[in-house]
Order: sequence, then structure tokens, then C-alpha cells
Amino acid sequence: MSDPAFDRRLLDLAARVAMRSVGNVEPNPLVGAVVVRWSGQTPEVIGIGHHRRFGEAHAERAALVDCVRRGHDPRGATVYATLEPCNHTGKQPPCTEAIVQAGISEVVAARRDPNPVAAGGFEALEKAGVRCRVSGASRAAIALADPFVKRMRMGLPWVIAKWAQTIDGRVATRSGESKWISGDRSRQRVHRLRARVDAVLTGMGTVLADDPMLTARDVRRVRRRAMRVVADSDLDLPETCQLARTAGELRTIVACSAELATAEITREKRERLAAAGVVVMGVPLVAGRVDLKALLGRLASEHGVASVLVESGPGLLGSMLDADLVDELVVYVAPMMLGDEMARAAAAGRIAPTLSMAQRYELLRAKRIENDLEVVYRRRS
Ligand code: AOF
Ligand code: ZN
Repeated sequence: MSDPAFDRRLLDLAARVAMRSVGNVEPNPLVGAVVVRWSGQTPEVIGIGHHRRFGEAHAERAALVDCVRRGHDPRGATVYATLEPCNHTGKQPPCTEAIVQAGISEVVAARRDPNPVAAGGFEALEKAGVRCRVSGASRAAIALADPFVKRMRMGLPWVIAKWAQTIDGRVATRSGESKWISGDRSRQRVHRLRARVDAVLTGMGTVLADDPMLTARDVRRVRRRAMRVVADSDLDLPETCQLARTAGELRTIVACSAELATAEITREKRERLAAAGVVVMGVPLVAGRVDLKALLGRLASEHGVASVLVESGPGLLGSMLDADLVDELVVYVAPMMLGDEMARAAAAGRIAPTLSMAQRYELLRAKRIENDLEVVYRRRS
């Protein structure tokens, strides 16, 4: 059965279940699958599964197990998966094997697996007589593997920038007052987000203005303990700030210029930071600032970072956007108006003097959080 409306419905469902495990499976992809039996034109979902935790069963196997547990026979059924079934033995046996053994007759996947080690699922399945096709009908199912695909192709983590703004797009008053723009529930959701990423990135401006902790507080289940990273080209981070004071408990990295990371004049400062548990990382500079792309690459390669949450002021965010390093925006819009052109905007960059040069985003989700709006955008590739 190949009907875009059904494809979308079934792949949307697979994507929705997979989303439950954000923060539990990375650096593996989020993957969801449903097993469907067609009676004429009507699909009956007889099994649902997703990849729940890094190292554990893949989505397709989980869906097939669910199908049998519910008393259904998967023979002749169709598997809708958000990612092409893997064809390798890693921490898990190949999904292709399970699919063939179960007697599945067709596989519909939202996208091919970009991992060269696991790829080739479609070819192996077709050889065994299972029909395979890619369906682009579900935006949610395609979007699910974006972080994984990016890391595979570019060796860079998935970067999410978050901020809270007024209706007229300001993140602080002209004097820098910003506590609080969004409501309690929105701020709680930010803590939950922090508990699902590998690193939180901020700039020295924010450290000096807010002295933040950047930890996930009052979160029921902390899925990942995010390291804190400060972009601080001049190595100014005070040893007395909250980040340095808690560096013994939570990995804290200060990224400064490669020169200052080894220079004699900073030796004592570096020793004091090291004694507090802060890791000093020397990074090349571009235009006098830390090369953010290089920083992200090293966080991925040296610290296994798959996702980064940027929580910074307009300066660092502007640089991140200028360099086109941000993949996703999570914006809280609070029902508040400043109407002051001197009040601060989210990003101070130089992206676009004309509309035709504007960076374009796609609206992924919007949700009401009490009186705020939580809006998620993705960079258009
Ligand atoms: C799937 N379904 O649910 C996932 C897949 O080390 P392993 O055995 O867990 O394999 C990880 C690789 O398998 C991962 O990099 C990706 O290519 C694929 N992940 N594949 O069919 C899943 N998580
Ligand atoms: Zn698999």
C-alpha cells in the first residue's frame, strides 16, 4: 500500500513514540517503528516500538516484540520505520535479520541510514524478498534523525539555541534586566531540556551578568548530566563564579584562545582554574573570538558531545548564528511588551541587512505553556 496520507499518519506515529526517548539514546539516533497489517484499504497497527536507551533493542525489534506480545502474527505485515533498518551487528543484532525472520513483506522508511557501518538495510531486505521504499510523507519522522545525520556527515553536535522573549522580541530591558520574562512552567521546561543534552554553552557576558549555574534543577529524571562550556577568548572566567565553584561536581570547560591556553602570563590563572576542576581548552581564534565551529568539533571528538544547548546573551548567540552553527531554536514568547528600541534583542549578529538575505527556519512545533508560547524552529537546509 503506497498512499502518502497513510504513510504520513503511520510514520508520524512512529516518530511520536520515538520522541519519548530524547536524551536517552544519543549518540544513536531516535528511531520509532510500527507494524501494520492491511485489511483492504484499512491499516491496523499491530505493534509499536522505539529505541528506548543507548545499547538496547532497536525500534524495529521492539515493534516486532510488541506485535507478538499483543498476540498478533507479523507475517505479511508492513513495517513503518523512521530510519532504514540497520544491517550490522553492533551492540544489537541487525534489524534486517529480525524483519526477514518475522516474515514482513514490506518496509517503509522515512530516510536511509547515513551510518556507513550500519547501512545497506534496504539492499539486504530486498535480496530476501522484502519490498522496500523511502517515504518523505512525514516531516516529523524525517526530522527525528536530523541530529544523527548531521553528526555522521559533519562530525558536529546538534546545536539548540534557547531564549525567552517579549512579544516585541526583546530578551532584556535596556539596563539588562531579564528575570523573569517567561513563566515558571516555561523555565521548568528549560531545566528539563538541560537534562537531555550533553553540553550547555554560554559566553563570558552571561557569566558576568547572571553568574548562572546552568544545571538542571527540579527535574524528575535527569537523562544526561550536561557539561558546562564557556566561550571566553581572554580567559577571564573568575574562579569565584558559580560555574567554577561547582566544577568539581559537573564537568566545566572554558574555551579560550590557543595562545592563552599555554602562555606564561596565564599560568597562575590556569592553575587556579584547574584546582577548581575547570578544564581549559585552547581553541584557535577568528576575528579575535573563539572559533566556535572548531570548539563544537572538539566537544564532539574529544568529549563525545552529541547535543549542545546555547544559553547565552546576544553576543555569543549572534556569533553562533553568523557562523550558521545553530540547528534548532527553542523560543519562549511571554505575553509582555517593552516597546523600547534600546531593549536587547536575542541576537546581535550581522546576518541580514535585507529580507532576501535572512536566515530561514521552518516551524517544527508550537505549544502553549501556561501564558507563554514555546516555539521550536529548525534551520532550513
Ligand atoms: C535501527 N533502529 O532503533 C537504531 C538504529 O550499536 P548498535 O547496535 O545500537 O547500532 C547503532 C547503529 O544502528 C546506529 O549508529 C544507527 O546506524 C543504527 N541505529 N538502527 O534500525 C534503531 N537505533
Ligand atoms: Zn537496527
